[in-house]
Amino acid sequence: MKPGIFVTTLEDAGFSPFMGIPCSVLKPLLDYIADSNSPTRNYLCSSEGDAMGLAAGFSLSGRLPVVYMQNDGYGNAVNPLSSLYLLYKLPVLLLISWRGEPGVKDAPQHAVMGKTILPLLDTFEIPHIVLDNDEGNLKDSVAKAKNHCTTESKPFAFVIRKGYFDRHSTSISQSNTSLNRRLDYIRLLSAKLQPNDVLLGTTGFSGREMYQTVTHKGKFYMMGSMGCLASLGLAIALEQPEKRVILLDGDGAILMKMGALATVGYHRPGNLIHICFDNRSYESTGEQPTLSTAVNLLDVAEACGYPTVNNVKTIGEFEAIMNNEAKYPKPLFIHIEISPGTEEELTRPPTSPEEMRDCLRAFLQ
Ligand SMILES: Cc1ncc(C[n+]2csc(CCOP(=O)(O)OP(=O)(O)O)c2C)c(N)n1
Repeated sequence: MKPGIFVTTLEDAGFSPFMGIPCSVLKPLLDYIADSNSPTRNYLCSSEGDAMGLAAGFSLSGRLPVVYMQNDGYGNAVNPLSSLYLLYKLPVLLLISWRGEPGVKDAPQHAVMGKTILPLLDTFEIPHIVLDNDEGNLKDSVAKAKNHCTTESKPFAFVIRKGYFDRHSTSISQSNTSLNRRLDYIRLLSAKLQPNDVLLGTTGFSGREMYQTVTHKGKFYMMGSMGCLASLGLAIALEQPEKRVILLDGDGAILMKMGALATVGYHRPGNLIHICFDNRSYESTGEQPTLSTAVNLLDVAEACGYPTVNNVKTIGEFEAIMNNEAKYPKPLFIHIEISPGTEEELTRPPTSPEEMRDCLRAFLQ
């Protein structure tokens, strides 16, 4: 499906504006919206729950908003769906990408939502259509959605398979090539690790690059549950005060559950180093912009109670901090400005999630 036709069909039926959190399946659609001269308004958000709240305001204002998300993000949308949309009866069109569809090869973190997204929509009594690639069918599906949204005043969902959208070539990039890439920092960090360190990487490219590059035993890649790394690492730091716990986080992931910084700042583990790789984008889903251009994450961490916060723009600055790390009060927040870009050969780890769990547990004992 051509993203332009898709957007025009929705807009012609009165569906707008758009808002949500990206998925690589939706990349062509989001590239089109960002790139085209179409007046489509796309509101960047911090999480799917946030997008649902925003859309509810548009819905109350008489609009027919569209919220896009990965099926993993449906978990974040469930609370506003149940106690806002279904309670007050508000219309919204959900565009949900179907990762982990049974029978289709995908990353392990999508398996549960892949199997359950359609039954979950049924449980919520949200009528849904799995879209096929036919323009005529799209018109009919949009008409059904519009009819449901206006007569029932309730949510309707389109489920979007991998490969549904045709590629849309875009020239838009957040790239600031004068900055180093994430991998340069991970390599340096790897050389500075102490045998007892625990190294935790978030969903997105940080965890994948770390897992592929670092041979250290105490490493763990939290491949799903976007935004949970700080909380997970906090507990490990509190339980293992004699070990340094180093978190490799992303700007998109931190923004998604920014409240976790308050939890860390409140409990103040003396052994936690929280690194944020900020490329101002959701790079791993196709480099869509995050809100980080408008947020000073250093100030946020400081306001949340991290006693030391540092901004880094060069490898030299990072090295100097890591060489003197012991003298900084913790938790220590290091915000690293990076350019997007990964190794060509970035793979998904061959290790299963349960093996990763067992390795970390063994290391922690
Ligand atoms: C709840 C949820 N929503 C959306 C996604 C899809 N997703 C996976 S990685 C990612 C981007 C993460 O961005 P960031 O933390 O900035 O890391 P980067 O991709 O730049 O490495 C997104 C949106 C997800 N896994 N979970």
